[in-house]
Amino acid sequence: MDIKLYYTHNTRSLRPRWLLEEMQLPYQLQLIDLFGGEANKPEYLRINPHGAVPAAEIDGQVMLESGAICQWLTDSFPDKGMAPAHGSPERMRYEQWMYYTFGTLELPIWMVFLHSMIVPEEQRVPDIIAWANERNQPILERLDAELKNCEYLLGEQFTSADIMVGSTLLWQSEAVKSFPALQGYCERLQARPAYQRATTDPSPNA
Ligand SMILES: N[C@@H](CCC(=O)N[C@@H](CS)C(=O)NCC(=O)O)C(=O)O
Repeated sequence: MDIKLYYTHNTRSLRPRWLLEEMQLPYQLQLIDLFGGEANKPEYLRINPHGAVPAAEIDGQVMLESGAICQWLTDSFPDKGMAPAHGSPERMRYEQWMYYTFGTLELPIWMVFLHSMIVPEEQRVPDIIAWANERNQPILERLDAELKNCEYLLGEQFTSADIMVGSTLLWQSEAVKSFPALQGYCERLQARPAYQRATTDPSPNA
């Protein structure tokens, strides 16, 4: 399988890169200078009309959305063990956490980023930051409780759900410090060799 990943450091494109490293699949890394405006140039807009990363080109077909790319890769290589089997009770939990990332976990922290550093200053709304921080608290509490007695979200098995949830928690490493189980979880994730390779410039594994 021919895999090309359009990638910018410190963005959601870490998710598929980290997964590719966990699975030790060969891939080509195409660095996109997102913050320098490259994603809004016609050449890249032909890949992703939203001017966002990640995008993947798999055997010539473009796929968008970090979660979808990770899910597709996970299911395409079941022998890599990055998800429980379809139909198993563990799969329910796995899918819950995959969707939790986009449906619950990302929203408040993304609102904080948007209104503190991303949207133009005159459009920022401080009340939204306050709302989002308040909304974020029970989410972190819930995840902290969930991870109290286990290594990973599904227990001992590391799965793609840990990449989704973990990468999003790592956006807020300061807040995570107040939650011992979450802090330990984030440290375990960051100590994984695949995570370290994925955050190293430039290094595809193969
Ligand atoms: N839901 C998409 C979001 C992609 C996204 O918004 N990526 C950000 C970087 S983390 C981006 O490229 N933003 C640039 C922009 O939207 O202009 C995904 O998960 O792939």
